[in-house]
Amino acid sequence: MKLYQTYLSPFPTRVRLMIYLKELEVDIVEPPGIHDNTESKGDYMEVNPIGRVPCLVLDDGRALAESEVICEYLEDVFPEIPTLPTDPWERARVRVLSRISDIYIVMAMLPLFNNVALPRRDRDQKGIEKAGREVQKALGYLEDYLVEGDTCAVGDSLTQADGALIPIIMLASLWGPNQFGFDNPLLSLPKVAAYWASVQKQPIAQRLIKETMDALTAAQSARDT
Ligand SMILES: N[C@@H](CCC(=O)N[C@@H](CS)C(=O)NCC(=O)O)C(=O)O
Repeated sequence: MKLYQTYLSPFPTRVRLMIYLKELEVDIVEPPGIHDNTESKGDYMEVNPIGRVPCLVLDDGRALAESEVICEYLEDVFPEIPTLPTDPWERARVRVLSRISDIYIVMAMLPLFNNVALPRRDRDQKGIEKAGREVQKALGYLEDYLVEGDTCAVGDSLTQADGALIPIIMLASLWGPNQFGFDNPLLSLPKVAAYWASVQKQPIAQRLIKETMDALTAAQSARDT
């Protein structure tokens, strides 16, 4: 299999969690024209007409877009190391945590992703401050579905929910405050803060965080030169 992806984007990161946890052999490829890369997307548009990452290409050439769907597919095909609990409520918690990340937190972060590509003098300061408040609110939705004492998002093993949450909490609590100067939103969210502290003890979480951090640093230094 081949995964078209970037290390900068939170969406492929959740797929890499699946690959690392399930110890799958997958070629990891970065297509042109994503993020700040102004090249044409070229042949990648034939692989994935949506033109976004991630996209998983199977050995027989069939291609699958959309991170959540790719994760579900990998779970169905390689169930031996599970990334969904067996209990229906716990499975639902995995899905609702992932959905809160995708719909509410990512959407709230969009103005920050757009502004970071601009020179500082051209940034929309009011929009950034509003986004900071929206991110805080959206992260707050996680508090209802995290359980005190769990070391991962749901229970004590990594699931698809951790794949969704690790990159976005990293962006919201480390990168965002660092880039835009707002307070760390986790300071007033005790369950999210406890989750974030405990999940970082997982070697796969550490690997995903480092990969994303390295990509953010490389993107920033490319913008600064
Ligand atoms: N709903 C999609 C979202 C994927 C997405 O928006 N990826 C962005 C990167 S964060 C992308 O590829 N954007 C296209 C571009 O930068 O040209 C998923 O979950 O896979």
